[in-house]
Amino acid sequence: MSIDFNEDPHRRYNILTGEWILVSPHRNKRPWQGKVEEKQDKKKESYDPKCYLCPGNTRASGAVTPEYTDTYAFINDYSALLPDSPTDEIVDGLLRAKGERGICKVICFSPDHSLTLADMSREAIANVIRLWQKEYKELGTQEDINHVQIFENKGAMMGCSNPHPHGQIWSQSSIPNEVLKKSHHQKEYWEDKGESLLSAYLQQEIDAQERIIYANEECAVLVPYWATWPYEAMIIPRRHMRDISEMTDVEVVGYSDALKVLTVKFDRLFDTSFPYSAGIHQAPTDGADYDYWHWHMTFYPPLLRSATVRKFMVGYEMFANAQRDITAEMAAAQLRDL
Ligand code: H2U
Repeated sequence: MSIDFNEDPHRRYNILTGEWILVSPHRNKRPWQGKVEEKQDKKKESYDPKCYLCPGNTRASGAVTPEYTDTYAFINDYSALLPDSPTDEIVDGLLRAKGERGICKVICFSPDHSLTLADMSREAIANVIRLWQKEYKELGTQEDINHVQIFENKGAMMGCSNPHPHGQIWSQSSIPNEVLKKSHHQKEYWEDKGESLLSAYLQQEIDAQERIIYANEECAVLVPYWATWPYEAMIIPRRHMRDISEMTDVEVVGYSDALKVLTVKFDRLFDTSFPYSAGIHQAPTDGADYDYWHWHMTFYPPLLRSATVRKFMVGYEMFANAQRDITAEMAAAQLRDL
């Protein structure tokens, strides 16, 4: 008896994290009588006098956001990590703690309050990518910074505090959990096969054409085989690069095109400004040899079946492991066709 991926419960393996996910495609028709969110999309003005990220406005800390015209990065006024905190380690029986240093930044994508990445031109998105490259390099070369996490929380549903187009960077001295897992599995593959894990995976996806949403000469956009969130997607550069600073300008333009296409498709899916948490995973910056790292960007969007019905990671997901109903192939087909 072999699995029918459209009908039979099965588990799929995440080659990057080494974790399993439960897929239950036969549950697709289950009724939903739970929470329905209020649809958030309201027409926004290009300038909001109360927004702390709009040019010329005063932030909550009293600092003034300058009259920027393109992108703008500043140290988070409420940084979760600080550059000069103590670093000693405390061990008390079974209790362990260690001081952690870091630098947190806020990255404004555009001076225009009404936009999101999906509304921005490819050229404007390329400027955001150039800023990410600059920040990765500058933060990564600092003494106490061994990892740089670039991310965006989009939409109130994902905890975003302000609709002005922006993302964040948290950089720190230790290497975070998700990155450690991905380092371990990429290294293992590299040592075994002498090739980047994601180069091999991408080739398999390109051959299969089942989960690819979009591709250009520089990057591919796909729903990973092991996707957890309903419309989870990944952007993978075709060339094996450890981090985004290695991209040529042609690759930056290709990446901006991939970002544009994916975010527009997301918005069209449920005719809403699609919420998500997106992040770039790339080589740590502690100076060790990370030749096996292949940078990629992952989108975790919470919406399940409409602009107002979301997936909750609760119950079994919290206590056992992640689970999904629609398969990666179903989600990819929907996004590809838009
Ligand atoms: P989020 O929307 O993803 O929460 O990001 C906004 C960040 O902006 C948040 O981390 C910071 C918050 O600390 N912030 C400032 O740095 N200055 C302010 O005046 C308000 C918010």
